[in-house]
Amino acid sequence: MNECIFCKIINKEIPSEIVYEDELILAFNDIEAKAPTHILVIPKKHIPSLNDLKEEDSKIISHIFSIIPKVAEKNGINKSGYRVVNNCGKDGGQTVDHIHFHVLGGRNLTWPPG
Ligand code: IU
Repeated sequence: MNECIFCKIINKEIPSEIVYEDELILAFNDIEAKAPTHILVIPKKHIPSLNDLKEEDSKIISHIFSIIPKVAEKNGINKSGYRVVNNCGKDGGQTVDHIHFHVLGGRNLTWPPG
């Protein structure tokens, strides 16, 4: 049985505010938004982290990055700008072991992150 929380969101076993979906990926609002717009973009395939990416996953990842600007435009942050973040592993701040890309915008984001 798959206990991954993001797989459950993909399978609609857990509700989420979906902003984009196709056969390969899902994008939904983060439940603890760190910015006025905070969207998570995830592959439907369960890949635990960036460390687990295989060459065969390159189509999924390039697809994610082709959709992120469209999601940003739909949410009105493409012109002002936004940040795309992947946290990998413990020191990277990863808390959910299903690879995901944070899309943050709607305010001036400081650098470097904490
Ligand atoms: P992280 O990079 O693994 O730390 O990001 C996980 C994110 O998933 C974090 O921003 C959470 O607020 C978010 N999240 C969510 O949107 N829905 C959930 O059910 C859970 C976590 I658990």
